[in-house]
Amino acid sequence: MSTSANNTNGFSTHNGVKVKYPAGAGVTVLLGAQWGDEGKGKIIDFLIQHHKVDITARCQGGNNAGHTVIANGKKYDFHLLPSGMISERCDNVIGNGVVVNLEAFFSELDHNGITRDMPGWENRIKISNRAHLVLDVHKQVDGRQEDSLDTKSKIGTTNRGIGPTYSSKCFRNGLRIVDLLGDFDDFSKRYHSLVAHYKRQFPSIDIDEADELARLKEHAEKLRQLNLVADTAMFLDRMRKQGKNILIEGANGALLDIDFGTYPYVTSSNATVGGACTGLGIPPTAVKEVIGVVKAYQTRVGTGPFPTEQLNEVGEKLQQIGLEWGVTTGRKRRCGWLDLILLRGASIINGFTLIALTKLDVLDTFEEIKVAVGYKLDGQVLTDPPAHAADWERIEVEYKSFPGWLETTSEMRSFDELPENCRNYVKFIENFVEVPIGFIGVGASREALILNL
Ligand code: 2SA
Ligand code: GDP
Ligand code: MG
Repeated sequence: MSTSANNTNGFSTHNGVKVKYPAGAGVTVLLGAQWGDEGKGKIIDFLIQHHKVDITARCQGGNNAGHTVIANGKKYDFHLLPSGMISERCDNVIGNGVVVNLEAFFSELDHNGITRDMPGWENRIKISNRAHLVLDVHKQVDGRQEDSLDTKSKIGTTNRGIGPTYSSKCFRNGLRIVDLLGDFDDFSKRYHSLVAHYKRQFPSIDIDEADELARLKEHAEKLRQLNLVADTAMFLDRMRKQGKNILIEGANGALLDIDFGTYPYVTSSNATVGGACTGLGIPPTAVKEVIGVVKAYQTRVGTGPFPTEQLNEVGEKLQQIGLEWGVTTGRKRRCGWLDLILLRGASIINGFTLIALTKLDVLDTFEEIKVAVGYKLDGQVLTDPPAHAADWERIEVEYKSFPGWLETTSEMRSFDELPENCRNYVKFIENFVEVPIGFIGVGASREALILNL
C-alpha cells in the first residue's frame, strides 16, 4: 500500500511523501462545509492513519448521517458509529449531542463486521449517558409530519426520527440513555407518557409499546454488561489532559445547520463548529484546528434551496460520474456547480483553518466548469447568503467560468502534477475563501488524496 502510518520515527508517509500535518496534540474538528456527503469519511480515515488520532468523537446528528470509508480492503458504511471504529488504535465516543437509536447502533456494529472481526471492540467505544434516545414514536412522527406538509414545504428528511427526537429534547420530555439505565418502572412511565403526547398530535400513530419496552430493556442489559455508557465529557477531559489527540467528526454539513443552514430545509442539530463543543462538552479553547470538507461541486439530498443546481445534462453528468446516491436512504443527490458565496459563509461561521477539497476528479471530463461568485436579489448585490427561505427562489447567480482540464487526475499524487487549468480552479477557490486547501481528493481510494500542506 502506498499510504502508510509509520509513527515509530515520528512521522508517516502518504504516497511516499512525508506527512507534515500541522496540528499538534489537541482537538481537531472536521466538518462538512456544504449539504453533507462532501467525502468527510475519507479525510477522517486519512487523519486516523497519519495524525495519531487517539479518539474519534461524534457530536451531533444520529443515524441520518452516512459516511463511506474504504479501508482495510473493505467498504464500511457508518451512520452512527464514529469512523475510528475501523482502527484498533482508536477509542470512540458518541457524545451527548447525538441522538441514538440503539437498534441501529448494535446492528451497525454487526453488519460492518466489527463485533465479529475486532475482538475487544467494546472497550473502544463509549456512549454518553446524556445522549437522547430515538424511539419508534419519533420515527413515526417524522413520517407523519412530512406527510402533513404540502409538496413544496416537505423537508425530505431521512425518516430516521431525528427531528422529533431533538424536539422531545427541547420540549424536555425526551428520554436519555441515563434514564434507560435507571429505574425501569420510572422509565416505562415516562415512555408511555411520551408516546401519549405524540398520539394526541397524530392519532394514527401505531406503536407496540410493550414490545419496544422489552427491546429497550434488552439493550439496557447489553449496555450495562459491555460497560458502553459513560460521562463522556469527563472521559474526554481526562484524555485531553493525558495529551491524547481527539478528532471530532461532524455529520451532515454547515448548510444543514439548524441555525445557519437554509432553514427550514435543514436538519435539527448544529452541524457547525458550536455543535462540536456543546455536543461533547469540549471547551472552544481546546480546539486547535477546524477542517472544512468541500466537494469540488455541490450536491444536496432532500428539498430546499440550491441556487447553483443544474437541472440539465450538467447536473446529470455530475450525478453519474460522482455516483451521487445517499448512503443512508439511497436517494439520488441533486447536483450543481460549486457555490462560493455559500462556502465563504460556512467558512466564516466555522472558522476553518484548512480546507479539504474532494472529488475534483469528477470534473475531469467537463469542457467548462463554473463556480458561483455572486448573488443578486431584486437587482441588489448580495455578498452573503440570505436568511429568508422565500428570497432563495428569486436569487440570480453570477458565475465565473473556467476552461476544463480534460485530463484524468485520479492517478496524480502532487499538486504540481495537476493540469494547469485544474490548479487554477483550486487556487481560485482558495483565494476566494481565504483558507488554505491542504487536501485534494482525486478518487475514492485512500491513495487518491493529494497533500498540499
Ligand atoms: P433529517 O433526517 O431530519 O436530518 O433531514 C433533514 C434534512 O437534512 C438532510 N440530511 C442529509 N443530507 C445529506 N446527507 C445526509 N445523510 C445521508 C448520507 C443521506 C442519505 O450521508 O448519504 O442517505 O439520504 C443527510 N442527513 C440529513 C435531509 O436530506 C433533509 O434535507
Ligand atoms: P460523507 O457523508 O461526507 O462522509 O460522504 P459520503 O460517504 O456520504 O459520500 C462521499 C462519497 O464520495 C463516498 O462514496 C466516497 O467513497 C467518495 N469519495 C470521497 N472522496 C472522493 C474523491 O476525491 N473522488 C471521488 N471520485 N470519490 C470520492
Ligand atoms: Mg454522507
